Amino acid sequence: MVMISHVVKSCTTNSNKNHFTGIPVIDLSCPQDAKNLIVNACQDYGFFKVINHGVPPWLVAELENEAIGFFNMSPSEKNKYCPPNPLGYGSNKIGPNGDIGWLEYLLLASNNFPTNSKILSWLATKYVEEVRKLGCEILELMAEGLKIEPRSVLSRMLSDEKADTVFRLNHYPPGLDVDPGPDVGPGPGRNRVRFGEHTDPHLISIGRSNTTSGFQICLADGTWVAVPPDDTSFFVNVDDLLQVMTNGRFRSVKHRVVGDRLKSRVSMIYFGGPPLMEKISPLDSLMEPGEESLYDEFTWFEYKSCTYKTRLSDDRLSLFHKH
Ligand code: GA4
Repeated sequence: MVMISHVVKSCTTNSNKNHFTGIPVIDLSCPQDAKNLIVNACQDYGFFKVINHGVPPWLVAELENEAIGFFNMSPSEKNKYCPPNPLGYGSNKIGPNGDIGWLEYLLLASNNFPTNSKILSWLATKYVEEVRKLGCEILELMAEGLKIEPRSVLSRMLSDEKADTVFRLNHYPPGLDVDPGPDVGPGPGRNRVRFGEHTDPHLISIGRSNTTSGFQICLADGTWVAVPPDDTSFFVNVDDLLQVMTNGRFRSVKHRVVGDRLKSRVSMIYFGGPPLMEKISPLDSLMEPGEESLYDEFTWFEYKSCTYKTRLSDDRLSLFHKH
């Protein structure tokens, strides 16, 4: 498949009337309110947006610029960094088991930045460090909101030097015609799915994008809603491990990305995972008397290995449900 990848910086605002207005917004400058609002958001949606997050805007802007520079290189240049095995440059194929998307991406991990650009590697390292700190702050507020101790019971997994981090830069070129995904959404000229529905396997994912819409989440009743883009904020997903550690109180949010006909979408997502050997099971301090674990205990290594044997939309957690 030919990838048309010239990324155009866009400053136009989005006027999509189908945007969902109910996304919880957490203001990190008010921690007393934030801790309870985070818990409610994780229970109701498995998803929320954070503002006043403290990540320097210059860093975000510079990294986005460098990412655009990378995606604007010729296909033969970019293909030097592929296949994503699992790290590196990829286009259209997602994961090792035949999932097809319509995007191009760079998958990077701590100390493993397979790109030609020293500045991109430097910025990505610095960005991941900042967003990891933000992730720790969010997990600490979450522990406070859940009234579990110590405060670091969740955040210690991200601050551990062996924490297993993945960082993803995505570019969704504009257009509809050659998009192989199924149609979604109402009306003629419907958008198509570019990155199919899935939950993220880690603990939490923290993402942001430029002002192009496309990100959608699945609500508890199965309805898909479009998340209004906001390039100044971060969006937080509850991932599979957090669903297990809260014994199902928090929802690992199903999400997907649809395309925009006219505008490029550039997104960057930090996936926060624990050290590979971390044992994952519901937190004792959260269990009510007599409550049973819904899941068999597993290590992150076991779960991660399993995710790479599955298709994107598979329900990986069901493989670990207690029978
Ligand atoms: C989903 C979350 C992250 O983007 C990712 C993805 C990974 C990949 O793109 O290589 C996976 C997908 C993600 C889950 C199932 C497997 C693995 C593609 C796929 C079909 C980097 C991750 O960790 O899991």
